[in-house]
Amino acid sequence: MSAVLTPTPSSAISLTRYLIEEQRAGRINADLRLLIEVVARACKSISIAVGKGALGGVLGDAGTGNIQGEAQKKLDVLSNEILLEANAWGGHLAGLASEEMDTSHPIPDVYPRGNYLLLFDPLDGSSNIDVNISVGTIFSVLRAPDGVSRAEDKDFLQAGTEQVCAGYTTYGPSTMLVLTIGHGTHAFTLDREVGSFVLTTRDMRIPDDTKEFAVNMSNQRHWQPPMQRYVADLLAGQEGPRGKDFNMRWVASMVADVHRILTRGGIFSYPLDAKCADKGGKLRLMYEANPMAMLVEQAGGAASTGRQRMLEVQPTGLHQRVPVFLGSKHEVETAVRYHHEFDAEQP
Ligand code: P6P
Repeated sequence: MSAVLTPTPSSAISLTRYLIEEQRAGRINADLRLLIEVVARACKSISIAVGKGALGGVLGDAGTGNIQGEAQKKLDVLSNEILLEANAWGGHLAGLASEEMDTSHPIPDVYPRGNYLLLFDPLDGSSNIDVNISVGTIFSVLRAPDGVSRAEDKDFLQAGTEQVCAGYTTYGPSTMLVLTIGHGTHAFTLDREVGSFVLTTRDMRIPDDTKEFAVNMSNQRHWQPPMQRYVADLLAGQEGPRGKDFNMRWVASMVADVHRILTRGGIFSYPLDAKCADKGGKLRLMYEANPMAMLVEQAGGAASTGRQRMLEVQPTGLHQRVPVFLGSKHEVETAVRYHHEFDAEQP
């Protein structure tokens, strides 16, 4: 079981101290430590902007659209700008990519460059922002290919197993940064009085089994047969083939749903459906599914497309979409089994 810590001033381990100790242990280098601290600082600025709500004059639509074909919220654009500005000057990046930008973004020539690639969804779930529901920032870090100092789109197309770091910040009742550098998944809570993230859960662990699933049920009639059968059996409850009753949650903010699952277990599903099958799915591989998959696997869970381990998908595009099943290991394995059984029956 993960240990939720209630730090006292003497025991409080700040994000900075955690990163210094990881660097001292040789698990990260100075550039990656700087990258994480810069992203965390940007997330604090985003938290302040999000927290102002209607008082900040930044709710509502920006009047622009992104490559996803989605109307951008003012806070989508602002969050993206905060992350771009924060990461421009540090000398730790060879490039950035964002859900909100058509192509990857070079580091300005006036600044030095580094060996890392940063990908992010600056404000995931932003359709919830105007109704005051939790939203979040999701980020993923890759190494730039050898000899690349000015990255192009193709340099980002690496499988999720190549990530050196992944995390999200959820802007909810509290602002929490959940982070992995490949040695467990850990949660930090923003102490607003001091202005620093404090370690509050070391080694988050997802229970192998669950009675809670997260899916947008309004898409049910559009799902493919294996998903139809899988969810029908969940809904059949104790009298059905699963032999137990299930509960359902759907926030429609991936960061909020995944944070719940990291905290108490569950399975998150966004499968192919007739509306998104032609695009490969709804959620994006590089800056949503892959970072979440790393966080979940580092917490003892599993993440799959329904037919393949998420982290082993070889990307073909910066904004590639994939079906997503992630969370409690045994439940994800069960959902995958329904897909394999269906595929085995195909001619
Ligand atoms: P739907 C938010 O737009 C998002 O990208 C994820 O955060 C969330 O899980 C999903 O889409 C919600 O999709 O179709 O339920 O609105």
